[in-house]
Amino acid sequence: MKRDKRLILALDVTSREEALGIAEEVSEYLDAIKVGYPLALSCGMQMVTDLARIQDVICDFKVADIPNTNRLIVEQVFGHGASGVIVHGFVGEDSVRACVEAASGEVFVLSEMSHPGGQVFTAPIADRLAQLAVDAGAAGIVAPATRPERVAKLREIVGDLTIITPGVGAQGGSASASIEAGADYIIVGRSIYNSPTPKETAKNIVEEIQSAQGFLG
Ligand code: NUP
Repeated sequence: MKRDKRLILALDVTSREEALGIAEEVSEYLDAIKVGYPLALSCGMQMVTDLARIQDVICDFKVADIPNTNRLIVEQVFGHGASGVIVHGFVGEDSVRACVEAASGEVFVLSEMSHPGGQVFTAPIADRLAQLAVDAGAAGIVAPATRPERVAKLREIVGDLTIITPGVGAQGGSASASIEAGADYIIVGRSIYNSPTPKETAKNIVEEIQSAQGFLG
């Protein structure tokens, strides 16, 4: 994934036309598009292949199975043209390692999840999940933009691994606070694809990210 705009679009729409329309409209302000179950289940994996012609695609499939099944899933993800995949770490290092070995791109391990419920089960083990990502050879982690202080703590654990952070906008998190806490990329879904002016909104978020980077020097 290129490191230019530092913005990843979470494209959680369920219509092929809408997905391709938004992707093309905001593409110049993105480094990647994240495809999750809503889009993959409604439009099929061909959608990943088609979007990959516009932008790098990260499949947010929260892969969480035994090593052999994880390998089979990850082979399908990259076989359809994705550049990255998001996997769960709570299933253990062997399962994450199977993803890393099967991947022909980047593997991101979920740490603490951004929603309120993420504080119940994921927060208490998030530091260990981040360490597991390092140990298993993952490219990076997913950390909560809704809790920048946790992004800062997780950065200490993962060193120079990539940190991608959802939770900006609709979930209440701020792009600049997350970047200042150590995030490499901001993931934004609803605030962009539900905006009456998605391109303008994406541009504003990129400008916020860039001014936070300037602040960091
Ligand atoms: O902890 C997480 N929080 C989260 O919101 C891990 C995720 N993968 N996500 C995803 O990020 C979520 O599934 C959605 O696709 C996106 C955030 O979208 P939005 O809240 O900006 O609409």
